Amino acid sequence: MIPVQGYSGAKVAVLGLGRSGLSAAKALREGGADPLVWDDSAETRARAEAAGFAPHDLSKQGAFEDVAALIVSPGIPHLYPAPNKVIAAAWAAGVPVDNDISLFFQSFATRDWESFDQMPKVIAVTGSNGKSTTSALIHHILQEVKRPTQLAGNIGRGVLDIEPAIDGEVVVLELSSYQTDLARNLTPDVAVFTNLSPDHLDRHGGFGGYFAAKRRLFAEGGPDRAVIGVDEPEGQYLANQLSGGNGDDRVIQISSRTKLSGPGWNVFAKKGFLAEWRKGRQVANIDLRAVPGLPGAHNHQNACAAYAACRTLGLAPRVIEKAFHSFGGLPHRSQRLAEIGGVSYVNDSKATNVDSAAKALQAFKNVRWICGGLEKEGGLDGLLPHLGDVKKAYVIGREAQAFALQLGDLPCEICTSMDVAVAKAAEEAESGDTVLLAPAAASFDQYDSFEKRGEDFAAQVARISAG
Ligand code: UMA
Ligand code: ADP
Repeated sequence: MIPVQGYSGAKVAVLGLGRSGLSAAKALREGGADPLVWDDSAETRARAEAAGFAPHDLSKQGAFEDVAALIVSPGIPHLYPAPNKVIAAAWAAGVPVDNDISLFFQSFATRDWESFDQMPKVIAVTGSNGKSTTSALIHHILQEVKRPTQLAGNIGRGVLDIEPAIDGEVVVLELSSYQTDLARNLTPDVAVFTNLSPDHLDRHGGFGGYFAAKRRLFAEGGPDRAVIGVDEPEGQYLANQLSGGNGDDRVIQISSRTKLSGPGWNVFAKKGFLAEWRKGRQVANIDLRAVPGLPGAHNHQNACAAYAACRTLGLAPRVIEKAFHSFGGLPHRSQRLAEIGGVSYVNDSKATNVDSAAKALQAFKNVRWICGGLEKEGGLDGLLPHLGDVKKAYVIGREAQAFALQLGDLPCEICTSMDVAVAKAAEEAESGDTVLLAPAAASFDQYDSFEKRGEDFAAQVARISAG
């Protein structure tokens, strides 16, 4: 755990007691603060009590008297669609609102560092899609080269939950827009922006607000190096704005679409090959086609991002290439589960938005597509240009009918539940087909999480495999 610095002896309110909230409360206590904890769910309050934290009702009149700060969990809306009442009360009382990411950056450096030979660093990864894969890949490469490293953030582990950095350690943080939006301190050494497409629009008041939240990591944080995906205009704008001009290699541009031939520092993937160019010269060329853990152009974008981040640490191209080959990929992201009678079964349950589902559809041929769930704002139009390799859609979710109606002329079957969808797709599939779960929707209408949805898919596939 990272003891929080700067609040010793002070009362600090903590709203939300899930993974980030509870670890923030523990880290505040470890740093000498008095955490006043609250969660709107009675069940979670009971769990926190069992962990040694007596709940303190932050919604009560006067709850913010003598409170130094309010630490808010990322899942709790602070502005859109409407501010949580406790947050509004903190504003009214003039109490600074902050989050665990900010406490992490404020507390990361310690007096121990005075005896270190190599200063610890933080690499922070944001973007709409590919954050987890890129973060996990950077972490994996660092492990392979035996560099001390820890991985935390939106990937599932509270950032204050990790151990204080040791000599030469690199902490890799995956940061969501919810997290970058609220953090007052955001000071990574290296910041990565993978790409941008619509997601979480309700929480940011639209696409502009969503981009502004991610942009804070670069604008507020002033990282020494910025790795920026330039396949969308927002990335191009960001790269241009952060760069001092030709040859400024504080910015590394990455692309999975375009050969980047500018004079700066560029890493791009085309036709399955990753190339690094610096100051007009090619530095490296890596064949990604046979890397099993990184299938498809979207994963080649992640490879470029992770490669560039590791190059900023001085790792050699050959070393990074070798580590790519031992990367196993993450569950629920283009995860090949089985091949049964020549039919592949791929779990991409994490494709919860239109862009990630479109990328999955482009990565496979002869697709029998299991899709549907809780639709996000913005509609499904972005998928329509990518349905060329889809033979048929098997639609799940409570609103399966409405989802199917948006898929144009594509043959569709309303299955509603996963067991029906997998059974039907398996029955109709021919050798050479891929049965792909890439829902283009959140899971919460039928499951607790995208992981549970992916596990259900895997269980149905296992049933078919067992005959
Ligand atoms: N709560 C309230 N009032 C509210 C809403 C929620 O009190 O109005 C309480 C809930 O009762 C619950 C707690 O807040 O007890 C949950 O907080 P949370 O939703 O922030 O969940 P955590 O467990 O703290 O997990 C968070 C991230 N969750 C979200 O951003 C929604 C996790 O990312 C992250 O891994 C974890 O911190 C550690 O850093 C998950 C996620 O879904 C994976 N992220 C989104 C995504 O990837 O799309 C952004
Ligand atoms: P995030 O953490 O940003 O949600 P993940 O690595 O967990 O990213 O991947 C989320 C979804 O997006 C998965 O469906 C995955 O297959 C897909 N994906 C992964 N990398 C990319 C990328 N670079 N561009 C678009 N989609 C991607």
